[in-house]
Amino acid sequence: MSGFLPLTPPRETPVRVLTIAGSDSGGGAGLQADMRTFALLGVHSLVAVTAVTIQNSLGVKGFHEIPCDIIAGQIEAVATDIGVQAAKTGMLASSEIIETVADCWRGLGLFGTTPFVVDPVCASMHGDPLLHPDALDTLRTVLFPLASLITPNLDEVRLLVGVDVVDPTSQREAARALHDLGPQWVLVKGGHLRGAPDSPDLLYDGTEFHTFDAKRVDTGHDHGAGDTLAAATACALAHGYAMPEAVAFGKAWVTECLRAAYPLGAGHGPVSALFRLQA
Ligand code: PXL
Repeated sequence: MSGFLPLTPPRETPVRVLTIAGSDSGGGAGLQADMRTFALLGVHSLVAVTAVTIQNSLGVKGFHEIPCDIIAGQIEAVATDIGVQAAKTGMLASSEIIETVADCWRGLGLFGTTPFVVDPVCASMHGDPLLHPDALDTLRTVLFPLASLITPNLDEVRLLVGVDVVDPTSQREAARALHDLGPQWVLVKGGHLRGAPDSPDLLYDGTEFHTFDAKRVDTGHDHGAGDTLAAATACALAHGYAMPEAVAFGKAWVTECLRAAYPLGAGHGPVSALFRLQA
């Protein structure tokens, strides 16, 4: 990829980005993927843990939800002292947790001032549920209106707005339906269009469509790809990039991470930001 984000000199405080997400004990997705991307882009990671999953490369065996007051406490503690230049959400597990995050975002005065990327995580790549089905409506009505950007994959698009994306026309229809739910920008990711030679992502702000094409990288190891795209995009927004440029950066970053993905355990390995250490 051409160019990374500006680096802060040693001993100076870097840009800070908050991930509000679940823990993946296998270290491939979730807050571990977010923190890896943040670190390798020179960004300081702030973390509000929402849930702890029991997970390895074969799937998610179960999870424990963190109590809402502890989630709110984490967000408030870092926002009031350290300062947050952007945030992203991942696994939020329940309606109550989504409400808590939304209340914090508004209550701390972050809404309208701080870029907020909502990755509407519903299930793992193996299909294990990571969000209670009754929480879908809370995502749509409570969290999306606060979002600078939402980044659903095609399975999430189907659950959220009932559109089956099979081609560019249905991808636009999905983007319009999602934008009607209130986020500033929508990114309908094409990565789950299996069999297609490209992986086109469509960005929409209610006015203009932007398409981001990348050759599909099929390594069989793409655990954490969605998290990594949203995390890198949040970092670029924290640096002041405009949305189309931030998404272009996130897409280029996840494409490199896909190229560097490695096998792990007996199942699916993770995308890897570690390539950056060789760059
Ligand atoms: O990649 C989505 C995701 C997010 N967060 C956690 C996960 C997963 C996928 O498995 O486990 C904690």
